[in-house]
Amino acid sequence: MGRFVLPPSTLITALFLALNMFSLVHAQQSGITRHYTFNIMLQNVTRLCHTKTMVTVNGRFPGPKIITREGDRVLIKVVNHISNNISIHWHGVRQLRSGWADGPAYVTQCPIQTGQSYVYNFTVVGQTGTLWWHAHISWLRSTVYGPIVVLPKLGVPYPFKKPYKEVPIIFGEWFNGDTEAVIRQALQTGGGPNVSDAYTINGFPGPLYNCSTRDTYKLKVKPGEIYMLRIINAALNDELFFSIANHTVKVVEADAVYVKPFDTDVILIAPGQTTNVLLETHSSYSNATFLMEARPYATGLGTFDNTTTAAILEYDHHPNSRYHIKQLPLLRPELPSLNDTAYATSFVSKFRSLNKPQVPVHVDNRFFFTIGLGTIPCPKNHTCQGPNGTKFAASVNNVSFALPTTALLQAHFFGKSDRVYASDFPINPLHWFNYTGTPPNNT
Ligand SMILES: [Cu+2]
Repeated sequence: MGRFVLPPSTLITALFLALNMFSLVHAQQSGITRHYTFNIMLQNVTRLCHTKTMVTVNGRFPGPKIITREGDRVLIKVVNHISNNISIHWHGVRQLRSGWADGPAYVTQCPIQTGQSYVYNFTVVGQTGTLWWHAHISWLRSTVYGPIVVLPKLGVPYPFKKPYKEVPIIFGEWFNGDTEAVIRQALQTGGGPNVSDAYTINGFPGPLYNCSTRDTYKLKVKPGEIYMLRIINAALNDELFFSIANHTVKVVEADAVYVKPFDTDVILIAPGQTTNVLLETHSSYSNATFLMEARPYATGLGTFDNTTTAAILEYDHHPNSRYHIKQLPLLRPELPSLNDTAYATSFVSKFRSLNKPQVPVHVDNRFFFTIGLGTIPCPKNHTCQGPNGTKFAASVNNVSFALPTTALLQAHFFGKSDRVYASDFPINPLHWFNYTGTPPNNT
């Protein structure tokens, strides 16, 4: 039996190659570190012919995009140059063992004070798709928000054909007035907050509002290509319907999880939610331009902004066309009515997992949580502007959350949880009633 002996130089090369492979695989698993700096600063912005000074990141509205890959570490230095306290939440990022980086002020951290900074440090694990970030104190999120793009690990393809282009589509709200004043007044009176003056797409209200034609987001496309729209609902409280005239989209991801693809003319997206959809453009140059519109789905008690925001989908102009692009007809999509629960229900029921879901099958404890917006009696010697002179109050199992003055996680860490953090939260509602019927009158 012969033995195969490698000459020493080959052995070293092989060893070197093996080490290299190891470090390559290791790098793919552990990812790289990405650095961002967010300067919280004031900026003048004009929409609907109203100019206001508002809080932004790096002077931009919407704010800058964070791009990362699954497995990467992200370091964001947030520097506060304004007079308000602030914190930033990385919406949807799972924060495994990095709770300090989650961002809700007074829950996981004290807010960043004027002139101070804080470095958020987290790793994106087991998530791919679109997420987003926003301010997480008071109502500063009305102007301080932006996308987080989580690409698959290097070398891992999408479970669908690679899109020609990827475009963030962020829904938001525009208030002519100061949003901090709006929420301050709502909390004082107990009534619903004043509604916004417009919804926005990528910061622009679009042509359906007065004094707004120039403030319209335009997506220019080529025929016969697939575009991935990374859609984010950054509106404060409203679920939104969204549709593009004469086009169908394919939903492929929701909240950074792949879903079994399905086609739809209209999507419904809740505030805070994200979804990726594929838009296949028509195969030839078009003799029309198309509006993309969003407006709310609402069935609650309170008042809401019932207006419609629009952006334009414009095809590259055919070089031989007889028409100027402005002469082309502008087509509008058909959206469900504002309270179309049947459509909302049928849309939501289309979501299926792409991969076999892995959920624990053994249940140790059963919790029953009711979540809702109710009312509480008006405090003595106050006048309240909620329904029948009450105050609006959101609750879980009849308990409303009151912000502590010490951050909860910090109190827990320093062993000072007493009266700040309690472990006796009810696992069943304290008062039972018909949760889907007419609510009881507790005034
Ligand atoms: Cu959020």
